Amino acid sequence: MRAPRGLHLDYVSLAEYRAARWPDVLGVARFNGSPPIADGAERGIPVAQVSTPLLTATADLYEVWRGGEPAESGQYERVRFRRTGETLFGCIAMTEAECAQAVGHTSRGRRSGTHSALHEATTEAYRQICATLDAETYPHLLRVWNYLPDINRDSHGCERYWQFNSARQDALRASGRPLTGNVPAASALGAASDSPLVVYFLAGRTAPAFVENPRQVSAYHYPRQYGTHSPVFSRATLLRQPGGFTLFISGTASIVGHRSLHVGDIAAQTRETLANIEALLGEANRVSSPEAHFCLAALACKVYVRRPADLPVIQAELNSALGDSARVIYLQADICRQDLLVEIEATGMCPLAAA
Ligand code: 3EB
Repeated sequence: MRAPRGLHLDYVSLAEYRAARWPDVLGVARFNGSPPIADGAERGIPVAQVSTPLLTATADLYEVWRGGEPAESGQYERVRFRRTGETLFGCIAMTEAECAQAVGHTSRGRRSGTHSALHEATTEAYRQICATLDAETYPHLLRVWNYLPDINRDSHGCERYWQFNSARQDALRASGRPLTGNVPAASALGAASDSPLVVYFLAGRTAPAFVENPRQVSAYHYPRQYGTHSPVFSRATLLRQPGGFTLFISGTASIVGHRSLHVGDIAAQTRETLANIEALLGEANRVSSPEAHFCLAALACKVYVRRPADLPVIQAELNSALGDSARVIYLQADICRQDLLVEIEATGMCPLAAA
């Protein structure tokens, strides 16, 4: 293989994936409606099964992360992972049914614990992720994707996203990790009711730069009206490896300050979201300049749409902002606030010329 090329993300069909025969795949996310890829079992490549339907014309689509150098696979407890010398991709799925036992039942079948099964599943998934990173010595979480069934449903006196947030925060605290400032980029979306909690992530041996959005209150400083425990994520992380820069932009929505804007107006929500992403690009470019420059049209974007009927309006806004040739995929997913209709996550890649 040639000189290290840094991390790389592609969204591809199964036919494209097979034809490419990439030797350096780190991990794959497969979305609802796409058939399994044999590669997972054959080459030990971790595949996260995400239960959010695709909204694009192609029936099958895979998110493929490559490390640019030879990789090896492993498993730690329930975390399946694959790693290069610098980077580790991992994934875990945890059902609430298996965690309901841990919560404990009385003889009448009622919960005796104080936490929901989702809280327990989240705690266990994050405990195992942190233990994997400690054992394999990739201390820095760079980017985390979280898919929770029924994210907006209430139980145990609060919304399930809030339950997830309190468990995530507790688990990260228990592992000795920071809860503000140096925290990974992330997305947290809804998934099908009968699916497990699915978390996949990238971690590294080198710390990234942590990027916040000057237009938004940091999520880890959200006021209590959005939950008793703040969500633990950075608006973006910027990774510099010998092969190049990678910019991980968290799930971004129509939030300014800490408030949701343009309630009910899908076009305006999409434009506000893009303005937030542009603000993050400005911040990232200050850090990466003059070595690398990120721009909107060159990002790989994953767009989460709450109501499939809104797709044409969202697509029109994205096409006019990014151009028709942009790399964009669309998924149906519920977003963590009821009043948000669209959320966009993005990845920028800037290879560095070999020295
Ligand atoms: C927001 O800005 C929208 O809880 O990990 C975006 C990205 C959102 C990540 C998370 C939540 C998360 O608050 C929601």
